[in-house]
Amino acid sequence: MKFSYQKELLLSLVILGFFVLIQFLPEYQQDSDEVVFEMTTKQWEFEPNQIIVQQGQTVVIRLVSTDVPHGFAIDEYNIYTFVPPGQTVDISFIAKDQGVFEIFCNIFCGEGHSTHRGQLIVR
Ligand SMILES: [Cu+2]
Repeated sequence: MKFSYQKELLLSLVILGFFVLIQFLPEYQQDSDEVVFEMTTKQWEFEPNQIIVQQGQTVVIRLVSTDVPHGFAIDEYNIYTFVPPGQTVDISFIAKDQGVFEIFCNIFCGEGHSTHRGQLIVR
């Protein structure tokens, strides 16, 4: 009877340990320091239109235009990318400077072009 009780206790501890371990796993995965965002662009918005990252992270933006050709630009990071419709374009950079940076479309894409904006926040 006593032996059975100990076995159950041991089993409970193993199960508890397993769940504790699972809780910590995602944090280890974040240490890879790369963040990937899936983003769409269309007349005249980016979706999502704001991305927030930590300084030093490698940022990958997997961008697709769902209508006409657009651009993806961030002046401070010297990023100027052409985004043809229907193709996925990977934009990769290291978020080395902290701040709030404007993402903008640098390819004329219609009457709302000047409002085709987004935001990169590096904390
Ligand atoms: Cu545009």
